[in-house]
Order: sequence, then C-alpha cells, then structure tokens
Amino acid sequence: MSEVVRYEVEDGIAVITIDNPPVNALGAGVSEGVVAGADRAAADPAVQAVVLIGAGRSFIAGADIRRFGTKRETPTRRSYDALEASPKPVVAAIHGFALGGGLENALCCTWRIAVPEARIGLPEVLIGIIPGGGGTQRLPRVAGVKAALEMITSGRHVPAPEAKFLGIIDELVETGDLRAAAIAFARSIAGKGLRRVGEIPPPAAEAGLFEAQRKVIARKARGQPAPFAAIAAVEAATRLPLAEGLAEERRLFAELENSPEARALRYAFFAEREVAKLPHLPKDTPTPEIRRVAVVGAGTMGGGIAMSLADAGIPVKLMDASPEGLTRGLQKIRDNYAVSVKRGSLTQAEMDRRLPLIEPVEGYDAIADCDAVIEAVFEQLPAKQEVFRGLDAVMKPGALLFTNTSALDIDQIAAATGRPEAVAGTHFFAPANVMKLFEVVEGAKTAPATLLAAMKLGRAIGKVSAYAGTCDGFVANRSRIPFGLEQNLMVEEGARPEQIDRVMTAFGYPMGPFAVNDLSGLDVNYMTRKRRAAADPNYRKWPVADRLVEMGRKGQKTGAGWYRYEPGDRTPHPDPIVDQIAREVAAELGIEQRSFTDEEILHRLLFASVNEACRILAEGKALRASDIDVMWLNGFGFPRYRGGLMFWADGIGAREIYNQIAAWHQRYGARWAPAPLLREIAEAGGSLREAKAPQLRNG
Ligand code: 3H9
Repeated sequence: MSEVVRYEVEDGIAVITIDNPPVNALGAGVSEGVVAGADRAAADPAVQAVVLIGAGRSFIAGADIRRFGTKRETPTRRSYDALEASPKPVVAAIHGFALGGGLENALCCTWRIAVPEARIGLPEVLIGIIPGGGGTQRLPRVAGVKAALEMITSGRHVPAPEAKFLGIIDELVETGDLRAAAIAFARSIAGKGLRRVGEIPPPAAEAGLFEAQRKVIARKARGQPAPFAAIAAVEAATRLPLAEGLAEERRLFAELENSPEARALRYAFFAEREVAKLPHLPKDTPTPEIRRVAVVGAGTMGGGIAMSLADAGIPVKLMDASPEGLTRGLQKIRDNYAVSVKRGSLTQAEMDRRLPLIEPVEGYDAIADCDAVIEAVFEQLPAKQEVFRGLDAVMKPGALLFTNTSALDIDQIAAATGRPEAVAGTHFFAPANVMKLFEVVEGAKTAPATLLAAMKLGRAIGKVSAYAGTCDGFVANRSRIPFGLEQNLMVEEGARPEQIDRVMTAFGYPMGPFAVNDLSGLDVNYMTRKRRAAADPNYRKWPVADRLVEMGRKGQKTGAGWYRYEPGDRTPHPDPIVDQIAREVAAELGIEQRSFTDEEILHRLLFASVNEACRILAEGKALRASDIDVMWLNGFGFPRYRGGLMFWADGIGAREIYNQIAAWHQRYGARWAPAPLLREIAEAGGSLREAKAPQLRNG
C-alpha cells in the first residue's frame, strides 16, 4: 500500500490504518493510501465492510498544515470521494483527535464510532481558513445547522459524548480495544444498507440564524475573513445540492488559503509548538515529575496560581506568612470560583472538585514534601530571599523552588539557598488563572532538569511555557517596555491617549494600551519605575503617568486615570486634565507638542519593541524571535491574525524599520540606537522572525 497507510483484511472486514506519526496528519501519501485501500476493499468480494482507524495517539489531526501555502498537486481522487463512494459500509473508528480533514474523512464514512475520550472538531478558522474537505456541507447534514455553525465558526474541540448527543458519532466504545470493537461493529452492520451523509437533503436553518451569527462574529473576529466565509459556506449547504455546495466551499477555501491572516495564523500555530523546545539543553536531560505543589503567598498572584494548578487537577498546599492573609486568600479563591459558576463558565460540581485541591497550611514544615514550590510573595528582593532561606531549610532533596517574580534577579534569589540549581523563575501574568503566558526564567546556576520541569508544569496547567534568560524584565516585559515608554512619551509630545488607543484597537488589540493601564491600575508599575530610576541615572522617567498616580488617579478603581469613568461604568471618557498635565510636562521638558499620524503612532510603539527584541535575541535571553511572538500573543493581546511582533515586522521589512529607527536615533537620541542585530538582518535582507539566539545559531 503506502508507507503511511496499512491495509489488512480480517474475517471479511478490511481495516485501513493510517500510520503517520505523530498525529496522523494528512501528509504525503495518506490520502492516496486511503483511496487505494477503499478501492481494494470495493474490488474484493470477500470484504463485507471497511474500518478506517488511526495508529498511535490519534485518528487524524487534519490536513498537513505545513503544506498550505505551498504548491501541491491536486489529486485526481480525494480520500473523501473514495470513502463516500464506497459500495460497502465504512466505519470510522475514532480515538485521540478527529480534526479538520480528519473529521471530514469520518463524515464521508457511513458510520462513526469513538472512544469517550476522543475529541472532534473543525478548527480550520483558527488557522485562517475554512474546512475544505466537505465539512461545511456534511456536518450541518448530521448535526443540524445551528450546532454545525457554532462548531465551525469557533473551531472548538467537541468531546465524543457531546458529539454523540449531536448525532455526529453513532456509538461510544467503552471497551479498551477500539480496533476490535470497530471490527465487531462493522460486522454487525455489514449487508444492512448504506447511510451516506451526502445523501441527506440540504438541512433547514431557523430564520435569522446566519445574520445573528454574523453579528456574534463581528464582535469576536474583527479583521478576520475566515469565520465569515465559514458562515457563507454553511449557508450554501442549506440551499444547494451537495455537489454545488462542495464547489462553493472549495472556492471560499481557495480564497483564504494564502490570505495574510491565514499565513500569520499558521505561523502562530507552529511558533507555539516550537516554543516548547529547548534544543540547547543536553538531549538526555531528565524531566523531574511534579505531582504536588506548594504556593507561598496567598495574595492575588498566589491565589491565581493556586487556582490554575487546581484547575488542572494538581493538589496545592497554600501558605502565607499571616493566618489572616491565608483566610482572605482562600475566601477570594472561593469567590472567584463562585463568580464563574454564576456566569455559567464553571459547573458547581467542577467547583466542588477544584476547591478541596487547595489545602491551606501553616509553616514551611507543612510543605516540605512537595515536589515543587512556587513563591508568590511581595515583589521585593529581601522578602523573596527570606522565603527562599525558609524553603532551603525544609524542602526535601530534589524539590524544585520557583519564584514568581516579574523583574527581580533570579540569581540573587537563588543565592539565598544552598541549591541554586533547583531554582528558576516561573513568571505568571495577571490574572494568573486566566493569562496563558508562563515565562520560565533560567538563572546562572539553574540546572537543565529544573528548567524542563518548569516548562512541563506550565504546559500541564494549560499555559504556554516560554523560556527566558535572566535580565531586567526578562523577555516578555523587557520587549514590551519600550512600547510603554513611547506610549507615554508621545503623550508628552502631543498625541492624545484616545488617539493612541484608537490606533491600537484598529490594529487589532482588544483594548488600547491606556485603557489597559487604567484597568490594571497605574500604581502597579509605579514602584518598579522608581526602582529603575534610582538604579539608573539615565532612566527616562514617565512624568505624566507618575503625576496621575500622585494625584490619586490610579485608573478604573479610583474612577480616573488616563481617562475618567462614571460610577459603575467602565467606559473611558477622555479627560482634558490629562491633556493639561501633558502640556505642563512638555513645557517643563522643553518639548514642542505636535500632531501625530496614525501610522507614526503604530510604528513608534512597535518598532521600539522590535529593536529591543533584537537586543534580547543577540544576548541569548530569548531563544527564537518566534518565542517573543508567542509571548506577545499570549501575554499582551497582540492580534493573533498578525502573527506576532516579529512576524508583523517582517511584513514591513527589516531594512525599512532599521532606516526609520536610525532616523529616530538622530532625532530623539540614545534610546533609539539601532540594535546591531537589527542592522545585520537589514543589511543581509534577512528575516526578523527567523532570528535566533547565539546558542542556537552556533549549535
Ligand atoms: C484541515 O484539516 C483542512 C481540511 O479542511 C482539508 C483541506 C483540504 N499538520 O500540538 P502538538 C504537529 S486544516 C502538520 O504538540 P498535542 C505539530 O506541529 C488542519 N503538523 O501535540 C507537532 O510537531 P513537532 C485542521 C501537525 O498532542 C506535532 O504534530 N487541524 C498538525 O499537544 C505534535 O503536535 C488542526 O488545525 C497538522 N495538522 O496536540 C489541528 N497537527 O513535534 C492542529 C499537529 O514537530 N493540531 N502537528 O513540533 C492540533 O491542534 C494539535 O496538534 C493536536 C495535538 C490537538 C492535534
């Protein structure tokens, strides 16, 4: 047959097995192998029915995403057509994932059975396209238009029991051996006729459904054509015969495959897989298991961290220096879960399962046997060092000691222990139980095994783990700081917060940066700025922001910050007082105020960060430019359909960015000095998104 598809006949049942590790994507030879298998089964009079199954950990994860956007031959027959045309019943036996083209192949089979843990879905919109193997036409025919529309526009992975309820799966297989169950099932339905999904007449949609869905999408999927195309394709299924609906689907698919959004989203998909890899570490490094975790500090961060562990089913011991702090922290956790239950995003049963996983304890002795500790106390070095001295005294040998700092020196924290190799940073982003980014920070003495264990822990709690070397701000915040600085300085120069916010929301951010500052509280970084100013005589202060804080304008929580707010309402209203403060600061600093174009605002903010990202990479603090992109996507709300900071920058071109930065260097001085790596890439006509740290370039 083919190297990736096997064909066997067992007692009158043909079994076509796809074996294309790791996830049985429909790569080279797979579709051809399925077609050949279906033909062989059709031609063999001894075969009564066919089973289509996946080897390894999945049924089929979909088309091979790496092949999109490349020239490839259109096969004369696709597996979808061959399966649907089979004169004998075909049973799709699903475990792991049946996604995209995987589910579409299954929908061309006459029956679908699955293990309860399996997940199915059409996630194509998440990579900027729509299903292209008939999913938009066949899913509405089995699941109804409403359910199909929801699945296709969200890309959600649907658990098998729900898929059974929706009519997509015919039977759940509770016994362990799916292959044997599928063969038995095939035998039971052999000779009892065919029930092809494609022969079901076009399904009807309730009035107004498509319009309503377009409105839902308009809010969520700004700037993205794929969800709208998905709605159009499903709409076609309700009014066209199958063949015409399939042609319409193919036309829409072809329009999207090479769209800028699809290219950016494909890049983001692979960047998020690459970020998990630390190829500079020795290959045989063991990864210690972390089963029980302690969290020290029951404040907002510590509570959020404890919740993210409990959410993933990991038992947590929560401790705090003060009994009142612990009680308050636990109450806050309870309240947070209760709010989720009230909103309907969590069931009461799930809350009742998670809460007991968080066990309040007193004193270090109570956590001594945990595999790892995450310290989340006040962001001050002496406080953290004291905790680490306490941990060092009691923790069992081999326990891993993580600090949730956002800016302090990991090495100084590690130095408070006799086991710096076991210490690493695990930087959560607020709110810790919501934000996906999990920065793993390597200190000078951190052992590779400690790093790998931290990376794995992040993934186990559903986060995106990303490596950072230790330096002020680590990678994510350090690359974001110049953006924040320019945002503030442009206000001194005459740009208004509302213009900057409008430019960035039009770019695709869910909120403008000033509105975000007001939401998180302007006082949050006030102390960090003071600390940096004290340490560095050249530190460029943010006088407008500082004055707002000093006036008590700390953002939404005080009813005013960069904007003013009406009581009980989060709508930001521009406030002339802010313009006045900006004018005063400008006058004091001798800055002449002027107007800004939208493009200048966008470029000032993002080029500043591209330049810093190049320095970070050259210093080896981030491994790959794409890691920085992953951080911006998961930590700062950078629009995913633009790929990430460095992917976006490549769209403009390193040379143009370098020239502009060099011009701003002349105009604004040292902070705009072009990074040598940027210059190198610009001169070589190279790609920013492919830039790597020296430790990866040399090895
Ligand atoms: C489609 O089907 C279009 C159709 O309508 C037909 C059109 C004609 N392609 O994520 P993991 C690689 S569009 C290529 O770490 P997990 C991945 O890069 C497709 N490669 O595992 C990684 O490689 P490496 C619709 C793929 O267990 C390795 O497999 N389908 C693909 O955490 C392991 O992946 C999707 O969008 C692929 N389709 O999660 C599903 N999938 O080891 C995309 C995976 O070298 N995939 N790889 O880094 C996923 O969502 C997850 O991979 C999955 C497994 C949930 C399946």
